[in-house]
Amino acid sequence: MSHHISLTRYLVERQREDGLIPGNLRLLLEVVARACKSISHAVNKGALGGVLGTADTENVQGEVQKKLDIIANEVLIEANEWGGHLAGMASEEMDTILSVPNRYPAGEYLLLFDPLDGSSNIDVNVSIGTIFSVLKKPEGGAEVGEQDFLQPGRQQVAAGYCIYGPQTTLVLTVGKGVAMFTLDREQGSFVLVQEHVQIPPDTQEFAINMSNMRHWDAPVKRYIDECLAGKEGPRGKNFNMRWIASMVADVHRILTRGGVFMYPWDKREPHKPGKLRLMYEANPMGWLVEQAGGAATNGRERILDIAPTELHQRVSVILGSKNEVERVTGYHLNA
Ligand code: AHM
Ligand code: MG
Repeated sequence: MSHHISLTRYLVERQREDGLIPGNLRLLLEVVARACKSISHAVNKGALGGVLGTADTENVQGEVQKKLDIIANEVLIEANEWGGHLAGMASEEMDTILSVPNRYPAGEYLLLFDPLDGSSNIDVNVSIGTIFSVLKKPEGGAEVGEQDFLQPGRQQVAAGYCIYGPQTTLVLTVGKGVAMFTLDREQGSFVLVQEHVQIPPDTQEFAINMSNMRHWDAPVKRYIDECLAGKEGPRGKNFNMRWIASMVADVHRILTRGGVFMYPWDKREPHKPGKLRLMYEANPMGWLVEQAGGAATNGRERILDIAPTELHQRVSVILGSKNEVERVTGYHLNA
């Protein structure tokens, strides 16, 4: 474990050695990290900071917003709007995109985020997080528009999340593997704790909300039935299950020790392709997982290859240990 490499130093070295991070992207990532630090403080205060509970408002997806959803969203906007590195932002908590106010210079990047993922876990003191994705604004066109954001996930230039759990840890990729940085509260900085994160290709652990079982499609049901049959079943081994209901926490576990995570399409709302959002949940998580040697599909195609048509588009998600994701995807393709 490297003890003394700060996020800043890590980014400077990537900039110097790999040429992967232009100066403005480094600035952007540092600003996002600083915003996450301040969200982490708000999360930690909990009831003492008056941040728990609902806000009596709904977001564009018709979900009741929690106070922390709104606080985290504002922290990210305020941190990012003035630095000159961004052309615009998009968030789970905002109906439309936000272009950088005219009084500030506009940059070449687009930042998309789910400010507070796992909202149902805020009030019960279970891990939650911030997910973010960075794209480049396409050339041409002075004003940034929603269309500029609608790029497939493979075009991301950086992606990551910050988990607010027993530790606050920022997990990042700029296209050269995945690195993890834990917040050192005494120093006030993120310190590198793991580089070259690798997801084992095989696993005996799955994550899915089992209460939806009766609504699943046949390939998902088949896969889970086979896991549940254990040692005596076709897989010949026992499986364990975890479901935290915070995608950040489930993905963090998978990056740490492997596993497969699924939030598939189901029959509850058949017109929706899934529950999770493509642009600021599935794409950044999908890229992180791939960068760690795992795989991410919607059951039929690679998440990162999906051409988005809407900012808040939903998608079916299967990600994690490569061999398991390929198996479930195969069940869909051969159904
Ligand atoms: P959110 O962004 O509103 O918090 O919703 C996304 C979350 C994911 O973190 C998690 O995997 C999923 O919703 C849990 O959903 P469910 O309560 O249906 O199991
Ligand atoms: Mg979310």
